[in-house]
Formats: sequence, C-alpha cells, structure tokens
Amino acid sequence: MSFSSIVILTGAGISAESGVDTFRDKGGIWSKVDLQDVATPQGFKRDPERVHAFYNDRRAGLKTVRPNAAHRALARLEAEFIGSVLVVTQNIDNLHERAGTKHLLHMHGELTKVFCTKCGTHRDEHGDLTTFDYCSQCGATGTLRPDIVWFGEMPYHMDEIHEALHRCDLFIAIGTSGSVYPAAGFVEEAHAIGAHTVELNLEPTEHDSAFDEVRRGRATELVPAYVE
Ligand code: BJW
Repeated sequence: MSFSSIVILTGAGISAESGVDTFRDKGGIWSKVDLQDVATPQGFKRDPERVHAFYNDRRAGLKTVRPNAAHRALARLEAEFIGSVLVVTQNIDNLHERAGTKHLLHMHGELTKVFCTKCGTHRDEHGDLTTFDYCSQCGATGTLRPDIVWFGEMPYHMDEIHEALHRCDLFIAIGTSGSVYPAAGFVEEAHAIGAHTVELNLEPTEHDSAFDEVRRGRATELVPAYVE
C-alpha cells in the first residue's frame, strides 16, 4: 500500500515507556486522583491550589523523562516521508517535539504553557504556578491556569484536525484507550472517507473493531517496526 497523507493520533501509551503515567491502566493517574478534582473547570474553581500542585508535579516530572524509540520513529517518519504527516497528540507532555516532530497539534493542551482567564494570553511556564502569580500581560493576580483541556472544555485545533482527517489516506492511533471524545471518534471519521486505519496498542481497546488493522505490543517496538 502507498499513502500520501498520514494522520497519527497518540495517547498516553506512547509515553509510558519514557516513564510518564497513563490514565486508565492499572496504577494509572485516575486510580490515584479523582478526575473531577483535577481535570474539570469546577475542580479548579473549588480548589485551585490542589490543581496547581497536581500539574506542578507533572511539569517538574517532564525534566526527568526523555523521548523513547516510538517518539523518535515518528519524527524520522515525518522527516523522510514524501507526503504529509500530522501528529495529533492527546498528551500534554513535550516528548514528541523533543524527539523532533514538527507538524504536531496538542489537542488537550501543554504542561509547559499557562493562560490567563482574564485576558486570554497564553505563555510558556517551566516552573511552578501558584494562585498568587500575576499575568505579565494584563497584570491581574490569581487568573493564571494550566493550559490544559479539562472535561467539558473544547479541545484545541479541532478545525485543523477535522480538515486533516478528511484528506488523509492512512490513520494510525497509538497508545490510546479510545475512552475520551472527540479523539475516540477520529477513527470513524477517517474510515468514512476511505482511509486505511491502524491501531498500535498494548491492550485491546473499546474501538478495536473500527480499525482495519490492529497490532498489539509495546509502542517502542511496534511503532519503529510499523513506520520504518
Ligand atoms: C500502551 C503502552 C505501551 C500503555 N505501548 N500502548 C458521553 C459520550 C461521549 C462524550 C462524552 C460523554 N460524556 C462526556 C463526554 C465528553 C468528554 C468525554 O469524552 N468523556 C468520556 C469519559 C466519555 N470529553 C470532553 O469533555 C472533551 N471535550 C469535549 O468533548 O468538548 C465538546 C464540547 C462541546 C460543547 C461545549 C464544550 C465542549 C475534553 C476531554 C479532555 C480530556 N482531558 C484529559 C486530561 C488532560 C489533563 C491531564 O493530563 O491531566 O486528557 S483526560 C485524559 O484522557 C487525558 C488524555 O489525553 C485522555 C485520553 O487518555 P489516553 O491517552 O487514551 O490514555 P489512557 O490511559 O486512557 O490509555 C492508555 C492506553 O495506552 C491504554 O489503552 C494502554 O493499553 C496503552 N498502553 N502502555 C503501547 N507501552
């Protein structure tokens, strides 16, 4: 088979072997904290200190992890492929860009960014965020929040993603359980326009039957083997 336009959706499983926790696996993030407390606008309103502490820890954790063979294989694919490759990640870590991927969309936000709820300015943040911090743009205090898409909020870059899905001829989902929409529905969108759809994942997922091709195993083995 030969392809000209590839969309790759990645989830927490691609970063698992770098040492980043997944959400729904045994011992995953949602087994340790209640998502209503840390991943909803309501949770942030109730207890911003707690939410800042949760993301500050994870932001600090980025300094201790490195891209793995799966991130690197996708960067090589992009560099060598004649045609278009778009990586859409649900991950808020920065391992794809550190591996060298350029054409990348973070649909659920980024740990290394914050935004001001008063003036809407987004900026980089590599240290801790507190409720006392002020916005360097509008000067307001206590209005900064992690630049993360929480439940009930609209994911980023949706127009660009739908446009890419509607012209791709290969869609690959890597390391995602397919539990969270709208990302979980991308395979159906790609399938509907006739794209070949592939799932690379450690375990069976809710959407197995929607894919033309399913491969099981660790991302660091499956991804280099599939794309090279
Ligand atoms: C390996 C591996 C290895 C492990 N190698 N593989 C009912 C029906 C449909 C939709 C909804 C509904 N009720 C509510 C909704 C909407 C909701 C939703 O989908 N809820 C579901 C729970 C049902 N979605 C939303 O709210 C989204 N927004 C939205 O829909 O907006 C629409 C809207 C309309 C109008 C007005 C306003 C809005 C937003 C979703 C935001 C998700 N945010 C999170 C948290 C981010 C912050 C943080 O990180 O703390 O994003 S949730 C969490 O899940 C995170 C992830 O990106 C996301 C997906 O998880 P992922 O990546 O799939 O990880 P896991 O752990 O689930 O799976 C890992 C997989 O890897 C497993 O399968 C393993 O087997 C595998 N694996 N090791 C290969 N080594």
